Amino acid sequence: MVTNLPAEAKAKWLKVMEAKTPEEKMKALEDFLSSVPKHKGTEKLRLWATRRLAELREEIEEKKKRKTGRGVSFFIEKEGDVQVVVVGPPNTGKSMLVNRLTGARTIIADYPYSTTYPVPGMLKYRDIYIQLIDTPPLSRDSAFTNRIIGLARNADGLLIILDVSMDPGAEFNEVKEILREYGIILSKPAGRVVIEVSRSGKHGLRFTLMGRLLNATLDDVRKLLEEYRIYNAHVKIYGEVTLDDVEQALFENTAYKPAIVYINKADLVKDIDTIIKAFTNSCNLPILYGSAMTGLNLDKIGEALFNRLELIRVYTKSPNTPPSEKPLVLRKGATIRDVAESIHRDFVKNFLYAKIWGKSVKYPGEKVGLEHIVEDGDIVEIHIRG
Ligand SMILES: Nc1nc2c(ncn2[C@@H]2O[C@H](COP(=O)(O)OP(=O)(O)OP(=O)(O)O)[C@@H](O)[C@H]2O)c(=O)[nH]1
Ligand SMILES: [Mg+2]
Repeated sequence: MVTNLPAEAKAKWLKVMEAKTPEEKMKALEDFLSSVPKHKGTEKLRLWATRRLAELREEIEEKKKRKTGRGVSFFIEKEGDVQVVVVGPPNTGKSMLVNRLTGARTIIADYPYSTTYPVPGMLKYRDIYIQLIDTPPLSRDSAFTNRIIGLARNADGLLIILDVSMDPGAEFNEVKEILREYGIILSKPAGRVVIEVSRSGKHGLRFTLMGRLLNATLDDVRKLLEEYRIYNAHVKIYGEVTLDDVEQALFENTAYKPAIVYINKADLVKDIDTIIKAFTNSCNLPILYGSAMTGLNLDKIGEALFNRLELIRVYTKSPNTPPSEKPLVLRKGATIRDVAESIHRDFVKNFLYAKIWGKSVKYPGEKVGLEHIVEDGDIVEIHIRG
């Protein structure tokens, strides 16, 4: 994506990275954009920067609204264990589905663009609370796209609703494409680069390599960053990453969002199986079909989200007391350190050992350390000093 920017533009980019508030970021980004030459090679970058500017403008507007309490805010406070944004083309039944699943008072109407602001509701799946957010339609003509993207970027996952009677394959591609243009991807990337520029102190470049560089050395990365006048930063590399990925990470913050697809209005068609079979070829996400109207397969959504978001439940206990009824909800791969941190900061500092009952250990009550990986259903008892 990034091609031969002039030194002036590269230098200006650092200001964007260093900006703290959306206002500062917007100003720096405008300044950067003015020094990017207009040619084919920078087209994508300019498009991206223009979009990012629009997002920032919305963000600043939102902040004002929240401060003054005037206007409808697009910001939804996270509640429950995870937040899932319900997205899809106009009129596919998003509002009816959120209403049926959570009881949220949504506007359901037989014309498109009936929803004009997000509405949250709570779906309980086993002992987990999933916050679902109904949103206005996502489409190329939608005036809401920037703000829906903002919601999606902030969410833990997405529930994509399509209409079986409206060519769900084409609908899906459009939704996927719009999300991708804004830097939201639905498949896990092979690798990931995070560059944290330090604003204070001169610590130099620090690397954490939790994967590998495919076509470059760390020295090449150093040279690349120096072209951007970045001399103090923490660069984290996960999975398999190319030098282009590193440069791209300077600009676009691509975010992977776990998503599932629910093909709605199954009550309207006869040969649903044939349609779903064809759709499966063009979509590699978990797919459910059903009807918000009749309720078909609505009860499968909680489980599908639980699996796709790779959630696990951990029940904590103190010695000689029963485990908590409400689990901690974490991601697969979480460790005792994550469990301890979510209980209390000092739990990590004063940690001695943990005892576990559950799938992650060989026998009940086994003692483990901070790096032990927990599994769904584990009961954890943490022992600390003092
Ligand atoms: N037959 C049938 N109609 C449905 C189903 N789900 C929703 N509808 C109808 O589809 C229309 C749109 O429903 P909404 O829930 O408002 O759709 P939406 O996706 O929220 O629409 P926008 O907010 O405008 O994007 C309404 O007339 C609903 O009654 C379904 O499963 N089957
Ligand atoms: Mg709606």
